Amino acid sequence: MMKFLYILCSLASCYAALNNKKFPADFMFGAATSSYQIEGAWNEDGKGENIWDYLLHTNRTYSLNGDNGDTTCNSYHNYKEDVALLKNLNVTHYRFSIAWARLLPNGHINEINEAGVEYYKNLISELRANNIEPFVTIYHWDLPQALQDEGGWPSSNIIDVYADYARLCFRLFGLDVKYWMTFNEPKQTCWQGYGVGTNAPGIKSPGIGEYWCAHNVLKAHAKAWHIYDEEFRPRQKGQVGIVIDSNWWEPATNSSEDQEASETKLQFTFGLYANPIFNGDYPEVMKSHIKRRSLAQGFQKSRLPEFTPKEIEYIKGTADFLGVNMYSASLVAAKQNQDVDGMGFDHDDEVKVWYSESWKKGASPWLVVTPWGMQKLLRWIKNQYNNPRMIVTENGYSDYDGTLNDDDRISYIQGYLSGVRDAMVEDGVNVFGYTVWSLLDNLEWVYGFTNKFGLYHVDFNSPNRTRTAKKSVGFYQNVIRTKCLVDECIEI
Ligand code: GBH
Repeated sequence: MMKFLYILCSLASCYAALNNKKFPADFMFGAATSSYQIEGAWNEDGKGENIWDYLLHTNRTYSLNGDNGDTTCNSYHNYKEDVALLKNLNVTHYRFSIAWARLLPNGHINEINEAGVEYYKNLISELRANNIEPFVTIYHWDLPQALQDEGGWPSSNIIDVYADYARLCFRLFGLDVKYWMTFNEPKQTCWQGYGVGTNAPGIKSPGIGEYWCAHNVLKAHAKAWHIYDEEFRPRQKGQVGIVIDSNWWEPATNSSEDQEASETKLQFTFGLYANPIFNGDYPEVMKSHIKRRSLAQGFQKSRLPEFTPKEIEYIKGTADFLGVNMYSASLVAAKQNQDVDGMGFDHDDEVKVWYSESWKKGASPWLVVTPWGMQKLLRWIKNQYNNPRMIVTENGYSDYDGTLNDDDRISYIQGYLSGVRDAMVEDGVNVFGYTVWSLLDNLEWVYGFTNKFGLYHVDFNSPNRTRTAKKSVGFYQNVIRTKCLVDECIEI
């Protein structure tokens, strides 16, 4: 019986039973996607080129098998079917993103692509007609290439350009959209895009460009929030948040060094973005590490830019809710030998991280099955940021074969959802929803079509990209219907 099922979790003594307390009746259960990963139609109806189009077209070795998002799930044409799948799941909400270059082909406000406007209007009204709440990400990694040519995120000019784009989104769609997210995983935008260069635009500027990027993303986020607050909130009455991702960083031992290393890593991954928004300014530990290292490296001042007191005030308090993407835990320990010359976020933090060999892995090299990390991360966030309203905006499991018999996905989702419920019940964490990644198998960025996250299988060889329900669809339907993760729940 389900309620006697135990999941084996961390290294030592951690066995956790699945939570058997019913979720609240108004808890939101949804599914997520993003524009570049599902839309296809990369150059149809006036859409402009974005940094992923450009990167994956010009450099065929960047992604596995040279895969790209040219057609992918073809959701630009199949959106009605996608909404029908959502309806079948019976989700409360659908998290999707707007492709900036589909609305504004050159990124700027002076040229609006009406076909793009039409597409998102249609998608949103189809969702509304089916009683599904749209949760809209304004930026999910697909910067118009024209804006990259003008400097991209490390250039401060982008702040106003993004603000114009965000205002346009609020103006066009805001009567029907009540939940906005300014950015998806800014950490990956900045660190993978402009630090290590593993994501588009593939620029390698570790320890420099990635921080300029973070600085501008935070200002752009705050500006969008203020625009909404002043110009739209009174009439539209929606909420604007941001989505931040992090692993749970588990201290490798209970030595004070390793505990401190865990805290430092949390500040470098989550605090970099959350602290300015919820508490004001970058975390102290980031400021001190990066300054010390910068000076030792010959820089005149810290490579981490500084906010003025006015900017600190302007950014603080600019999230009506916090979206959390969480998939994995890692082990963390203090580094014994400091690489004083090392450049980059993952050197500046001065810790080492790794995955335990004993943890089960998904297809994605960074994905491990560590459901016990969910409660720990949510609890840490609650304590750091004064218990913000939170929603898990992504969590999910990848395999290679896209099997319809996806029991591994089911137990992954079940385990992590149990962690969410534990955090609510035991720690009083203020979580109002959960969003599984992903509705569909889709283009998993540089891993191409080799990592499948979908609740629905997509046949990428069939002309209409046939969708087929996996076993996890039935599981998720049942959770949504019963608000319960086990055979029988107790109400509290
Ligand atoms: C998300 O990325 C994306 O939003 C989504 O588009 C994507 O398809 C989905 O998840 C699945 O990958 O050292 O803290 O950075 C999440 C991808 C998660 C990548 C965690 C790297 C490593 C841990 N990432 N991560 S961390």
